[in-house]
Amino acid sequence: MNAYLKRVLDETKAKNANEPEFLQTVEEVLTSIEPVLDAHPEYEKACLLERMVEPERTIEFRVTWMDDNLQWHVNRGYRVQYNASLGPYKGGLRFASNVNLSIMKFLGFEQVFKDALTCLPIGGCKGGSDFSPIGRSDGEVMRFCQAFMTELYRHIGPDVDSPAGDVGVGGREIGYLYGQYRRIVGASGMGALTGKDIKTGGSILRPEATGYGAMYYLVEALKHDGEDIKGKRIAISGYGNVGWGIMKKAADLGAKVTYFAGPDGYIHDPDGVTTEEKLNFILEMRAKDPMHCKPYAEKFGVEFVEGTKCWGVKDVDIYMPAATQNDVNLDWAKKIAASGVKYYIEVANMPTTNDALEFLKAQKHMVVAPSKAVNACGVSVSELEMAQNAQRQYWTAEEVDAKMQQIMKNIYNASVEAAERYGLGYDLVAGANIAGFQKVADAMLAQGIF
Ligand code: 2IT
Repeated sequence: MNAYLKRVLDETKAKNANEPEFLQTVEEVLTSIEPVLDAHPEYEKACLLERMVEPERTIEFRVTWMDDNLQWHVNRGYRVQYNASLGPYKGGLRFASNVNLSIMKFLGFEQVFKDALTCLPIGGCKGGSDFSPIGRSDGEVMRFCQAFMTELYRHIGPDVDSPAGDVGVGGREIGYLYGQYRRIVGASGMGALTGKDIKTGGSILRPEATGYGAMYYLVEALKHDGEDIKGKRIAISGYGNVGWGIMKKAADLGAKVTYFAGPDGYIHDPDGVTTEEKLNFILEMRAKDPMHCKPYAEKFGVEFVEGTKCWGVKDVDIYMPAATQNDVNLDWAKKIAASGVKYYIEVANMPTTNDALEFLKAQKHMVVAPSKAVNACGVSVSELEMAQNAQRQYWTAEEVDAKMQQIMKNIYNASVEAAERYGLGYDLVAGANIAGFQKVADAMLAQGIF
């Protein structure tokens, strides 16, 4: 292993021993850029890797709020402003009970390279809280969001840091956060949050962007192999914003999601989630109870398999994990490889453990694509929302969609080209890491001490 890489990995592990998710992504990204480090010995002198693994700033704060029964609660809020060498910090907020500093730092680190891949002027960042909106009333969610923003507002702004949603933060939460932000700072700063409702400055297609973009990326990967998206069957995990977008765009393109998994088990619908009725039902089901997908099987008379995941099913062409981190471990990866399915397209942030990812990449019959490229359309449309806000304009769906398609095509091509440049062949995972890394590295070097 490159000596500089080994030293930084060892130091990072020693310094952050209690942050497993963070160490997982650092190891995955840095080992895959080894050929770049070999070609650029000057990076070591500039402490480039040491600077990249250390967030520019980590903000941690107390969030105190009161529930509907007038009980007090204290949660922890975070904003990890990772790297602004390419532009204002940009990245989502995650509200989930398992949020901790390790998860915030893993997501922030990934975001730096993802945002670089978009070729838009945005730096990388992540934030959130160990508060979960699941099972909370609208009033409770609003009071929590207000309390959260009452601290966060001083650290963000349209030219500084612009949060958006992630797991547990959708349109409702962004609305409450934005309302509080404006209550504090006044009428300015529309671009200080993205994922807003279209009536308050949101971009058309932002809710759909991540799922649609994943499908645009998939179309490119299929084209590379002379394959058509039409008629393809897809198995996904997750049916949140991202999974729903995949279902809808798949249907638009003549493909279909025939399996989807939730926390309670998985659904098998051989006809696919293609009709408006089914797509709308998923929205209703999720709003009522995000933890159970079984009602879909009851409503449409299809199979529900309780307490397990759909990885390993054979009657699909593509797997797309779109739920959360470490969804696919080595055991599941072995089932996936044994199924004979060719395409493994990551969508959720870091859905695969490192050993599982290595294993899948080593399968000669498989094409593996990494989440930081595949899911980058979400943050891209967030940046398009900031651009629209700065211009005081709304763009049409056609304008936004054309940009989305172009951005995803560019990301795919840049990944292919970067891997080839370093003699790695057709390696979409290393290619994305290298293309993102190189962009950030160049920007950091150009700005001297940063
Ligand atoms: O993981 C992600 O890219 C996001 N949660 C979206 C970030 C954004 O600023 O839209």
